[in-house]
Formats: sequence, structure tokens, C-alpha cells
Amino acid sequence: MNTREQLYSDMDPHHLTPLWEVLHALVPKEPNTPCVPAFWKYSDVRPFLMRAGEAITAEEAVRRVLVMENPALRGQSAVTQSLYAGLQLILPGEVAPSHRHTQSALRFIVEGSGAYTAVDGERATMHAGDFIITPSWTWHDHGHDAAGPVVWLDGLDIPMVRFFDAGFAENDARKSQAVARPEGTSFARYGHNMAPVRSAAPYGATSPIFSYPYERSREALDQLERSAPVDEWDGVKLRYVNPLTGGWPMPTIATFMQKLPAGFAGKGWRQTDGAVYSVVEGSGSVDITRGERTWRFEFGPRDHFVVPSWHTARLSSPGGCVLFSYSDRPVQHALGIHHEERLS
Ligand code: 1HN
Repeated sequence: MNTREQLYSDMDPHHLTPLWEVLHALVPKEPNTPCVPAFWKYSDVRPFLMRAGEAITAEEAVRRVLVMENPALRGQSAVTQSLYAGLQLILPGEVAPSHRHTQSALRFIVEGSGAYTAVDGERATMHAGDFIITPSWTWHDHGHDAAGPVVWLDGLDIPMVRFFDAGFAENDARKSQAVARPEGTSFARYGHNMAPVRSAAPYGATSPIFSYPYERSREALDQLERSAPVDEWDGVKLRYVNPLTGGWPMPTIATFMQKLPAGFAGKGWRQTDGAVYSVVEGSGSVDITRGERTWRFEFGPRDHFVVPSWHTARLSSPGGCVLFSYSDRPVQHALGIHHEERLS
């Protein structure tokens, strides 16, 4: 053994390790995510969801969800290093019991309508394309008194909260929360570019709007497609906002909706925030490149895909499409580490 090897092996029992052996990996020249691009075709996933519907009730499962795991992070319930994604099914007559946790959740409705989620005693009825928020540490349960299966995308900051070792959770004594306010109260208070005169933010850094209806987002994108220049990278893309701050609707998760006009062939970009996409309407393709490798996903309605950090992506859509997406950008902004590069 040479001098260095002797040093390493002598100090190893003392839990000491030489930085110079790992420095290059600790501080890479550019982001070097272990995550890989991944694609979940809804026609592949849906049969498994329906089988899950036969295998277990929502109540027994607590949350009947198929977790979309990044293929390079199997076993970690993570779609990127910081984010979780899953598809949740609720069937008519079912209840997913009330609980709360410090992890924040978004719901993006993928299929069906008429189920509800209740947050702090106010229900929000789900329709495809709606973006619904469960703020950190709020009681929430889901139920379904209407017809047909309802499936939504759950996006949570689970890996982030796990990283900080800051997770708490509690089950409610009640299965479902009592209705405390009529549905739509929050939207009436905060959803019309107005706000109550004398009230503080009810959920701290999280938006006081529980449900951002698809109808409104879609209308905005349609009008902008007709009346404003289309971005060469993003098409027509808007971010959801917390109306009280103008900032992100959730402290840990940014959400976006974009429309690619028919014939769109986008330019490439890369960002340090890996993003999860849910295809709302229409079809198209995404090319994701890193180094020598390119992945191409041809997507249609209800498909999901992930563009990892610092992978170059290009979107195309011969017939036009609408995409919802989310990422950890608020955290990267807060830390001053978000980077974006747009290729010309
Ligand atoms: C959760 O509470 C929900 O409330 C969904 O619907 C997915 C994944 C991990 C931990 C808690 C929900 C979840 C979750």
C-alpha cells in the first residue's frame, strides 16, 4: 500500500474521507442528474389503474395511486430528484380518508369528472384539466358521488421534504371532513383579481385558491394564441400564480400550462429544473437530448413525460396541443441557482 492508500484505510474507521478523491463529482462542471427522460403512455397505464381499482378500495389503500418512478430512481418514489408524481384513481361511492402532512400536493385532473377533494372543509369538484392545490398541513380527503372513474395526477414535493427530514403527517379522526363553506367560496374571494380587504393569506406561502379551473386557463391560452406573438421555444405558455403575491402558487412547486399552436416546431432549451408534463389535449412530440443521446416521445392526451434537469428539449405539434407541467423552480429561484439556456 502506498502512502495515500495507507492514509485512506487508517482514517476510514474514523469516518473520514479525502475530499480530493470526490471533489470533481461533488462540484460538477454542469448539472449531472442521475434522472433519465421517461414517458408513460396513458393507454399502457390505464389498464393497471383499473386493475388497481379491482384489487383494493380507495379507503383501504388510503390513496390508490400508481407512482410514476423515474427509471433511474426506482424504489425512491421519485420522478425527479426533488419531485414525486403519481396517478390516483377514485371510483363512484369511494372515499379517500382525511389526513394531513407537511408535504404539499397538486392535483391535475386527467380523466373523468365529478369527484371532489376537500381542503379545510371546502370541496372542489374535479373536471379534466383543473389544477387543484392541497397546501402543506391542511386536512384533505377525496370522494366521488358522481359517475365513472376519475383519475388525476398527484404532484408532491415528497423527495424535497424527505431531503430536509422535515416531514410530519397525521390521520384525521373523521373519514371525510364536514363541509364548512360552500364550494367556490375561495375562488370567489381570490379568483377574480380581487381579494378580501381585511384578511391575511390563509395558507401562508401557498395560494388561497384551491382550484384553478381549466376553462379559465384554456380561454387565456386561446386568446393569446390569436392575439399575441407565439414564443419560439414555449408556444403560448403561462405560469399559475398565487393571486396574493404574484408568485408561485405553491412554495415548492411551479405549475404551468401551455398551448402549442398547430404546426408548432419549437426551438430547444434546457433548464436546471426538471419538469413533469401531463398532456391535456392534442398530440405532438418531444425530443430530449443529453450529450450523444436523444429520446423522442410521441405524445397524445393523458400521456405523461419527464424532462430531467439540464436536458435539452424541443416540442413539436403538427395539430396543436395543450400541456400542463410542474417543476421545483420556486425552490431554485429562492436559492438563486435556477439556470436556463435557450438555443437559437
Ligand atoms: C397523498 O396524501 C395523496 O392526499 C396523494 O391524495 C399521494 C403520496 C405520498 C404521500 C401522500 C393525497 C401521496 C400522498
